Parts: sequence; C-alpha cells; structure tokens
Amino acid sequence: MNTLETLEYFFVPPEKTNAKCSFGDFPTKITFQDSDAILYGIPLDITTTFGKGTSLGPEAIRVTSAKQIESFLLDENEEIFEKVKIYDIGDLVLVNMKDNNKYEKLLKNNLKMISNIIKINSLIRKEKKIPIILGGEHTISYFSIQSIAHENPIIIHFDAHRDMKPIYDKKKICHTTPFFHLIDEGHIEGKNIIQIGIRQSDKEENEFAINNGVNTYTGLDIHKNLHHITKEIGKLTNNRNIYITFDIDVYDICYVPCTGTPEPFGLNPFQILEILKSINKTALLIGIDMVEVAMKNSDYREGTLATQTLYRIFSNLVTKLNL
Ligand SMILES: [Mn+2]
Repeated sequence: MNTLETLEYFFVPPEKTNAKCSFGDFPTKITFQDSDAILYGIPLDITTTFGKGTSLGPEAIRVTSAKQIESFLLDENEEIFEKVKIYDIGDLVLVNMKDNNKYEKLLKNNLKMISNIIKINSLIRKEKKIPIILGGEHTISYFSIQSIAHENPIIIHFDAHRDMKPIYDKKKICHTTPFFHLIDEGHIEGKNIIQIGIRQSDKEENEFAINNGVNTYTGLDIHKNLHHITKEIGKLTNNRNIYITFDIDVYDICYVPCTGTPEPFGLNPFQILEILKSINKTALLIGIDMVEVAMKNSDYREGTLATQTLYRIFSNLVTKLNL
C-alpha cells in the first residue's frame, strides 16, 4: 500500500461527509502527490461539558469555504489555492452512539480513534506535507502535537482558555487538559508554547503555566499592547518550526455564537491578523489544528471565521522552504 492508500483507510471521503464537498472546492483539483498540505476533519463532540455543536465544525468550514468565501484574498492580493495546494482527505471515522450504548465505552473507543492522529500526521510529515485538522473539540491537539514534537516546534496556541487542567469532569484526556499533559509528559516544554488571547484559567492552571515558562499574552495584554507583543512574537518565532493550534473562542464572544464556551474580553479579526503577520518570515509552518468550531441552527458564522482565519494563516506564514 502507498501512503495515500494507508491514510484513506482512516477516513470518510469529503463528498461522503455531511458537507458533501471538499474544503475550498478549488477550481484546480489537487492530487495527493502534488499537494503541500493534507486537510482532514475530526467531528468530535464527546468530552465537551457546556455547549455542544463541535461535531458540526468540519461541515461548517467545508461548506463556507466551498460555497461562500472567495479563495482570492483581496487584502493580500493572493490566490490561496496557488500558494498552498491543499488535499482534503475527508473526516476521520469515529464511533457513534448507535454502536456504543454506554458513554464510557463511547469515550474510550473515540479516544482510541483519535489517537490514530499520531500515525496519520507522521505519515503526512514523512511526505513533507503539512497536516491541517478541522475540529472538533480541542482534545485532538493532545495527539496532534505529540506527532510533531520531535521537530522541536514552537506552539502558537490561540485560545480564551489555558486548557491546562490535569483532570476535568473525571476525564484525564479531554478538551480542557491537552496542554497540561503535553508538558507534564515531556512532549513539549512550556517555553516553547505561546498562549494568545487567554482570559479564563483557574489558579492551578495559571501557576502551572508560569512555573513552566509558558509565554502568555492575555486578551487584555493584546488590547493594551499589541504593537509591543507583535515584536516579541517576531523574536520568539525566529528560525523556528511553527505549529498553530487555534481555538475559535480566542475571538470575542460577539464573533462566535455557536462554540461551547465563548468568552468576553476577546480578540477581533484585525488583532488576529496583526499577530499572524508578526510571525517571523524565517519560521516554517509544520501543522495546524482549527478547533472548537461549531454550528447551531445552520448558523455558519464560525465556519466563515475559521475559513478566513485559515486563509490568512496560509497567506502570511511560510509553508515551504525555498532550498
Ligand atoms: Mn477555548
């Protein structure tokens, strides 16, 4: 089996997902071989505790990217599908309630399914391509970041929340715990994480972050000192591999009506754009997850916001080295 055949085993193809279309629906069809980035969805909504709806995240992003949003970025004068050739491989197969009548069994089986991210991303990186994951809840980053940890990246974590609890709701691996375990198990050092837009954390998480040297820029810091912060981000990302984990709730509550735990005092799209532009041009993008995107009552706004954010990441970050 070649790499594509091995990968396809894990996925439902894009046309068979709820969206019934590929990400972007770009005019030129990209083959796996010619692609720079491999995109896949994980419609996971199992450990979320407050609002539900992240299982519809990949659908919201695929539909808006294919049917609503131009792939030409007016403000960047750039055609995205010419800059980054994206191959959409579909949605990761998950187990559903119909096959697992007990919640504990459902949780265990789905954690097993998403642990395949490590193998999937390793295969993608071996082909020198960039994995792009559409979530789905933030739990997936625990596996995705492990898969690229040996490449010594700096993790740029956009979020309203630290997600550094050791355990939550009796669950060790869930949507509020990935960054605690990534540090605690030695996958990533705190100094190699930049948390941006944070405004919710309990006392223990905050102490854990400080004690481990996590670089933190709160929502308020960004509101007051964006210019200074962008300079620091430029320095921190000099000559580094970059992995972006983007929780849509980094945006202010007024932009994200569907995600599970929206918070006030958040960022606006122009601030996000300034921060993306400040990432050093010597840095190389090696992976992305766009998580906690949700949809309720056909409200596609978060799909739109997530797609536009992904396009700005592709436009502003270096995705291949000119060797
Ligand atoms: Mn969050």
